[in-house]
Amino acid sequence: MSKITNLIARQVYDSRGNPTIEAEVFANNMRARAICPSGASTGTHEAYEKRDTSNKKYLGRSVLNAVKLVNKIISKKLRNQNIHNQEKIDYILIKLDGTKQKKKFGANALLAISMAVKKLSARIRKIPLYKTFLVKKNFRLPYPLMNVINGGAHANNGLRIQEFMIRPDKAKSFTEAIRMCFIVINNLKTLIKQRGESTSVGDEGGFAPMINKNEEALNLIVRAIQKSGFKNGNDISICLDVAANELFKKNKYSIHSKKFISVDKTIIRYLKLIKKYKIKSIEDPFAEDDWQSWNKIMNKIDKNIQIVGDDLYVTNLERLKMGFLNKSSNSILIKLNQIGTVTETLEVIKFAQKIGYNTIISHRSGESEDTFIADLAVGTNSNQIKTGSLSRSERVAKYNQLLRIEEKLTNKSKMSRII
Ligand code: 2PG
Ligand code: MG
Repeated sequence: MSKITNLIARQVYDSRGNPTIEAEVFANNMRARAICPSGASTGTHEAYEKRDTSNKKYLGRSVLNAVKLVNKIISKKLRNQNIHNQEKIDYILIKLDGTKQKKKFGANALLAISMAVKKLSARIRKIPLYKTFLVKKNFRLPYPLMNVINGGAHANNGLRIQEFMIRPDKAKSFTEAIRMCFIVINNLKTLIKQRGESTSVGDEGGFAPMINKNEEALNLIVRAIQKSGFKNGNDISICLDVAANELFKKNKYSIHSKKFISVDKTIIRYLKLIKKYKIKSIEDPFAEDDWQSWNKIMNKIDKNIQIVGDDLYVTNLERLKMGFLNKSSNSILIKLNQIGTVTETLEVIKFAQKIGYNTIISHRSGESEDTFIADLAVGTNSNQIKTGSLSRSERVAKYNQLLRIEEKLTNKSKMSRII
């Protein structure tokens, strides 16, 4: 048994330059730290992110109250707890908070603590973090979903769809997966330059050229894939995150243009896009409480197309169960801070895999140098990871960690299988 001797929290900054919370936990004369990420297109059912909305010195964005609560209250409650008993610690945090959406302490405070505890436990036991989750042997690497063109709430270019991603389906190793994306991204850069557009990047490291039609972005990506010598829809597939919450009003959607149209017409447009661009995955095609439309698209779509629930499920077991009964999707996006503890996240992943869903571990648009999610993806046999483009160090750090993990694996086939 290794007892927690101290726990502290501090305010640090995320990749958008906004304040966020870092927790540092101590046991056995060792320490570990973790930083909580933060979203921009957040679902209303997500766990609560505590910010000091009335502190004008930080434009209402500081997390100093959450820091104080950790240092003054939670720290005392966790002292002397066994660092290796993650579940017990997480349930102490959940109980101590006592609210459904973790409003008392903020899920941002609780998650930073929960991840720091997990890291320190692994460090004390001298085990790499990825070996401490659900999988015990035959570890596999996830396929990266690289967000190469940013739109929606992550850029200011007027693109309706938030994320245009590529997935290197034919890669036999993670090293090869990253190389394939690297080539496509470089060709995409050249094509954007040739149009006289800026190659500056958005929040998740993808290019954010001043184009405003989804099809323009898709055409650019298809050309970049071809220019790289790959076959679209075969070697590399295009995947989307629509983040439709942001494009929903009175049962209508404005996904394909500024005009709001009916669900049935929206589905027809989706099917056309899928066919024309060989799209393999669509995340949040509809809004977070529009269960009916999710079910409608599931009934119209080919089985091999991935429909991913992000704002729909918010990594919440109850919502996932509802989605399963409603046949709303076949995959789930996993974000630790949507629920607020490592233990609850693992419960959701376990259930999702039991019902045959793909689990996709995801970053937030506001990230940090913390690479926890890279280990989580391998340790839960999640077959995909979504963590931005090959640009901005807070994104690349996760890919680099996966490269290090791959180097250590001895099994012959190292990549996951996408169902
Ligand atoms: C999403 C995420 C991550 P945000 O919608 O999937 O890409 O964005 O963190 O802004 O919610
Ligand atoms: Mg999303």
